[in-house]
Amino acid sequence: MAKYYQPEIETASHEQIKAWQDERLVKQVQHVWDNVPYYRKKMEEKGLTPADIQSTADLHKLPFLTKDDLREAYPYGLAGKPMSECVRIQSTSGTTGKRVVAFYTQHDIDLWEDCCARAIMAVGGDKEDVVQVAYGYGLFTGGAGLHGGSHKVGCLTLPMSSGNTDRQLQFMTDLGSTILCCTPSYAAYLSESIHERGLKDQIKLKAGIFGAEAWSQKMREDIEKGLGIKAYDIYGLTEISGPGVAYECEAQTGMHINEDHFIAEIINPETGEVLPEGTKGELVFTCITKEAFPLLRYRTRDICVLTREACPCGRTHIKMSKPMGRSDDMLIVKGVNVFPSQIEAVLLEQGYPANYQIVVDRVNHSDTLEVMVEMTPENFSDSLAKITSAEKALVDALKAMLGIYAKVRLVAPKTIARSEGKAVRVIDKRKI
Ligand code: DLL
Repeated sequence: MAKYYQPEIETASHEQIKAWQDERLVKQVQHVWDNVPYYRKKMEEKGLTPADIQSTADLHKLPFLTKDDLREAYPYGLAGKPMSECVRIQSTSGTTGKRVVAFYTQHDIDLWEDCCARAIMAVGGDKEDVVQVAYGYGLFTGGAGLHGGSHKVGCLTLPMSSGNTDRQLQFMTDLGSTILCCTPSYAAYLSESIHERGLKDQIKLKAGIFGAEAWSQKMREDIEKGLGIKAYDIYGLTEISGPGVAYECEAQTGMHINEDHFIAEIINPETGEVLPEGTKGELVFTCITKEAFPLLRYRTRDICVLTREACPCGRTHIKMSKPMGRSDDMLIVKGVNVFPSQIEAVLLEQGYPANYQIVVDRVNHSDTLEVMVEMTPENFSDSLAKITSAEKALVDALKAMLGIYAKVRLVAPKTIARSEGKAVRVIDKRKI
């Protein structure tokens, strides 16, 4: 049985978890009503007052918040505390539209770091561990979150930030890092670099905590094999605090959501209707303990499934599946819905690595879809005939999955730029 950071919370009975949620939700709705005029107005528009929310059974009555609300209320409109009581901001990358800026009081930081500490303990971390934090530091929540969690567990913390692979590998070997925290794409790149440099024997890693972007089971297997570790998933988003909203345990069958801080719902993304547990839909979070950025019913746009089953690790908190794409990830190409995850599934099934790029363009008023895929060193060939036949096999497999033609270009290993943070898989030139 793994050690727990907060066993009294993580293995609490369902009745206890519900009792916490009921009580905290009622208090939180009052806090938001009193301090966030933007949301109070939304409640008033629905004819609601805090008295209408008596327990989690009333949650569905509350209005949703979306990224558009965050943009509209930017920067201070959703803050629940005066800035004089806040000690930190974190922010999203802001690649599409305005950045999201989230505020934290010291209490919020403490709770967030507790969540990240739970994630580290869940992979077997303790104060003997050397934790290499190779998520970006700065506005991105990855570095700060895991850094704080690592301190709380009492690990020796290496605040590397992302990038500078030579330095990463030097510290990893010299200081004997045992737990690596970074995006899965950077973990895959570090693994490649370790093998190229013949450093495998000098690596003491036992576990990795990888998240912030989608990664498949096949990618997990490759990283585990390449680094000789167990690779665990971690989920979170800036709006809700950052990494640690949910994390994997030794069972590696989905991520436990920290239900003492967040209430999770699954909704139909089209209608907003709440769906039963076990159904695939959009994940929605309500923060019940946060002070400075207390979002209620925030629509994440991540598509997943929630399940509440007995877990061999003993934790009782509900589990979320890996996000199966985002509702706003979907590309519409020639009028057909295309999810990058579908393309990745075909590539992996056909034995290609997860190093690919999807380019969508519009030529003569017609959409084009091109998939650039790296060959592996094993299936690399410079025979034109072989490449053409491999490309044709992929075109056929993609057509069967997507229903439309995608041009395939096989390129030599290591041609596609590696990512030190979140990988850029889609270039939609129609938007540029
Ligand atoms: O990515 C927070 C984070 C940092 C999570 C480090 C895990 C580790 P944002 O930049 O706001 O925050 O992006 C949030 O990233 O809505 C998901 O679409 C995606 N995402 C996060 N974790 C996972 C994961 C951080 N484990 C958005 N699997 C979320 C798949 C993930 N997608």
